[in-house]
Amino acid sequence: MQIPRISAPTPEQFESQFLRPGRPVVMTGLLEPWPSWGSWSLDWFEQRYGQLVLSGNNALAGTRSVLVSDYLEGIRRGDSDGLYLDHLSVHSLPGMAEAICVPPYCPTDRDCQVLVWVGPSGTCLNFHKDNHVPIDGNHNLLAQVVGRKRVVLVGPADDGCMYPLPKKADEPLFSEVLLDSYDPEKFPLFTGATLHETEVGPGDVVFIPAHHWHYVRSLEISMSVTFWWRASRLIELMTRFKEAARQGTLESFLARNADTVGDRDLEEIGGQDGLRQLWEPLSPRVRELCQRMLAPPLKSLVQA
Ligand SMILES: O=C(O)CCC(=O)C(=O)O
Repeated sequence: MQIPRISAPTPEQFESQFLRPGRPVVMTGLLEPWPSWGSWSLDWFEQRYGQLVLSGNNALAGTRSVLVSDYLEGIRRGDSDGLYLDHLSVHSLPGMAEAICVPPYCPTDRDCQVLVWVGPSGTCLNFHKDNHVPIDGNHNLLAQVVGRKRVVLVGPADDGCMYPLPKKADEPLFSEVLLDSYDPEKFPLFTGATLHETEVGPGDVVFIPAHHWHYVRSLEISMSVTFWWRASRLIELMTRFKEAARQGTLESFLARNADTVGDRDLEEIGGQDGLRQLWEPLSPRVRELCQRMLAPPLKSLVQA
């Protein structure tokens, strides 16, 4: 099934038609306002960052550091040694945050993690979920800036078709199904999965809703930027709660967020079941403190 392609909707339309129902979409017209739009190329990247030593990934050999200008030269020669400069934090690239614009769909009440991806033709991240905890997923906007990529998604309703591999600490959850060499005898359930597919080129932004398996293959030398944010504001608040406790600023944090957690947060965390999963492991003291953030209807839910 082809992922629909539309010109950039308003934030309200994006929220009601794609974010809340968890529907993938490809959007155009979002990158043209970037100060750097039209400048991106290997040469541009080399002029700005050629002297940096950054960490890249090789699917077989693991992580390795490389001088960016050497790496880009390898890409031009067609010999980048299987290395992919993947998920480079925007903070590791001076001036990059100012060169791009965060799309208007990333909510201001959540941290938006901005990552840059630079690689040759043929990089492939097989089906994976970046955040696999059922109540804690992240939405992803993948902005394609240079070159083309094939993107294939499988929604959480088809989790049972995906043969997850044992999870390694601090790594995404990968599926055992290799889309490019798929063996229907070994993975018969995969034939029942609905594949949402697209090919993106410069200027396209694909929305990968939380909890969607995604496969991404570059079809050409490629440069992309991804924007990840937590699907659940409540989980984000819990993370900030821990930070505030560490920094001794819990009282002001709780006062700022008193009574703010309501129905929308309940929907984002997957309803009452999700709230229970979050709540039950908390200590009585933490529950007592966190209750102050809940609006009255949610307070009664956790007290019941
Ligand atoms: O662009 C890519 O090559 C992979 C992107 C991806 O897998 C992600 O954002 O999680």
